[in-house]
Amino acid sequence: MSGGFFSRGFRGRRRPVEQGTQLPPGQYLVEGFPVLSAGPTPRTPLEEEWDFSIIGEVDEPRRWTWKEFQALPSEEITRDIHCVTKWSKLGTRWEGVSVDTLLEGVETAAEFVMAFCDGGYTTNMPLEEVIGGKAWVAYAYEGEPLEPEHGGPVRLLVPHLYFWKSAKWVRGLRLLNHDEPGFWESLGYHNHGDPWREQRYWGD
Ligand SMILES: Nc1nc2c(c(=O)[nH]1)N[C@H]1C(S)=C(S)[C@@H](COP(=O)(O)O)O[C@H]1N2
Ligand SMILES: [Mo]
Repeated sequence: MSGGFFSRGFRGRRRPVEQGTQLPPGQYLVEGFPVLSAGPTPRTPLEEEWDFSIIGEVDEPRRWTWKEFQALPSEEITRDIHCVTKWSKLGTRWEGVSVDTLLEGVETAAEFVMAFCDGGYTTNMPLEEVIGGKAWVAYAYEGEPLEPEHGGPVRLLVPHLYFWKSAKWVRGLRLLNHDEPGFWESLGYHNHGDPWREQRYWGD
């Protein structure tokens, strides 16, 4: 039998890409939902300690308690997600608050943003990448409260960039006039991280 027969059989075991959808270069589909965390899963008491804030280069910082955050207008989001380690999931379903909603009425000259998290993780982006319906602070995944391993109570969701930009256990956004590398960006991951341009690592 030819090698071609076997390689066709192998490909057949992967879930076929649905029609009309496409994977960014170098990515493959996974069935499950891998967990990738640089440290332990933090568990911050929601009622007593948790808050979400917009700080840094703003006229007035903003802060929501858990109760206030849950009362914000939310959206249902269905998007593909792409991890730099090459797995992708298509059509994942989330619910959360648009970053546009969080920034409504905020006066700022900032052009960059640093997401910060329980546990100390950070990730940086141009402000432009998180406004205009491109990013959310999500608290539900596939109709269920977001599991702690996947970033619950809330995680950032920036699906058009590699998934390391979707900061788990996010506690706020720091608006900045200048760019600064976040956790993975200072350890060799690409500063921008567009999966369609395969911006995985420094120099890509
Ligand atoms: N706070 C925090 N957020 C994080 C990470 C992390 O280690 N800590 N890992 C990032 C990376 S590299 C990826 S691929 C995704 C993984 O999300 P998942 O564990 O829900 O698949 O979360 C991102 N957000
Ligand atoms: Mo990742």
